Amino acid sequence: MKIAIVCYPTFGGSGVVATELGIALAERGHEVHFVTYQQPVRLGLLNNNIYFHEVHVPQYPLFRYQPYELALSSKLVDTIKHYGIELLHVHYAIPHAYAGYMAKKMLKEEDIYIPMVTTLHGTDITLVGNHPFYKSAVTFSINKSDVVTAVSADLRQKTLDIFDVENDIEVIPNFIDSRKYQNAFTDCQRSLMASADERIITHISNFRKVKRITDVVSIFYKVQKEIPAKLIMVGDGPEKEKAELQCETLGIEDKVLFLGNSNEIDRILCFSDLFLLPSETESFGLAALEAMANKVAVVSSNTGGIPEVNEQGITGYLSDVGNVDEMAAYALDILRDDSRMAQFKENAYLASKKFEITNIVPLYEEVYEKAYKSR
Ligand code: GMT
Repeated sequence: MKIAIVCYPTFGGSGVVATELGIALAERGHEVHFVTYQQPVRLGLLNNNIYFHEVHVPQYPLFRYQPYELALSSKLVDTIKHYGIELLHVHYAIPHAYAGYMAKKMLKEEDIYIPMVTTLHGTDITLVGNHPFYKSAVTFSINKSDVVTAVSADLRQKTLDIFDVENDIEVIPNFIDSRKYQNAFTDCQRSLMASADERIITHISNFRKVKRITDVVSIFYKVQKEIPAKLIMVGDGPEKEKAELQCETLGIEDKVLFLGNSNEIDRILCFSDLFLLPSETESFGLAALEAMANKVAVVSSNTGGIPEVNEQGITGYLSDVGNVDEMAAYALDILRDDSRMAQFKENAYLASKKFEITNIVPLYEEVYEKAYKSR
């Protein structure tokens, strides 16, 4: 199939899922066209099967807000016509599903029918989409999509609860590609980060408020009082400064490394013992799954779709949002004992197999077939 994918090209989970999906589809013989404002960060070389079309939004002084949706829908119309695209897959409802629907309507005027699949990723529903300013447009875009998918059963239910949805929502979880981790490198270079007796705890996110990164620091503070440990903070975002300040105040800045955004997540996870994800809300928790695929146990909050990934007492532990005392106790339970930690790590790895890309991509292909047949 010739598929156009619309996504956010940044380090966020939805962009990562869209990009990895596109790459996997191209490997399976589909022709994939990414349409977005910048080449997606996880997209490597373009080839015969993978194209990137940049959406330009010319700056014009009359506009206080530049009309990205308009530029995106025009670009979609042109790309779909020029390359004979057969299906449109938009990731994140705002504003992609809305722009996709406009493109569909414009093409219909020329007797071109393009089915649209919308994948909901979470914040487009739970944090942004249900704001009264957006709600009608999001409801409309969901209802006008030919097929809608959500990344967890929890997100599906929340969407049904919050919006007046008329169509079915299929659950297709996030995925990992374990081929990327196998044989990628043999030396974890753990010694660069910590001494032999120290445990390594990691957190990766975009450091937005929803990630509760000050909880990460609080949990680590309690853990390092009991056992030798280092904390590696990967990512960047609005809460970073606050967390750095918190480390200084607690006097643990020499034990916490802020690495910034990284394209080498697997290298970092390779030497990590425990992953912390204490988010306020999380539709799935791709970062936790990536950690598990790299044999890292997880201590997380029990919110949203996380319990569909992290299994209590098996791959790690889950606590109520904000319960840093319990999360620290759980972390210590995993980290104190070598063989116990090894068991959790192995369990995490085995549980991640369920979300292997080869199991998940065919689910998207089925959905594409369904959308295509609905023409
Ligand atoms: O978590 C973020 O801040 C990024 C966000 C996004 O919209 O890109 O991630 C969401 O989508 C991911 C991929 O489906 C999920 O794994 C994340 O759990 C979800 N984030 C939230 O729900 C907060």
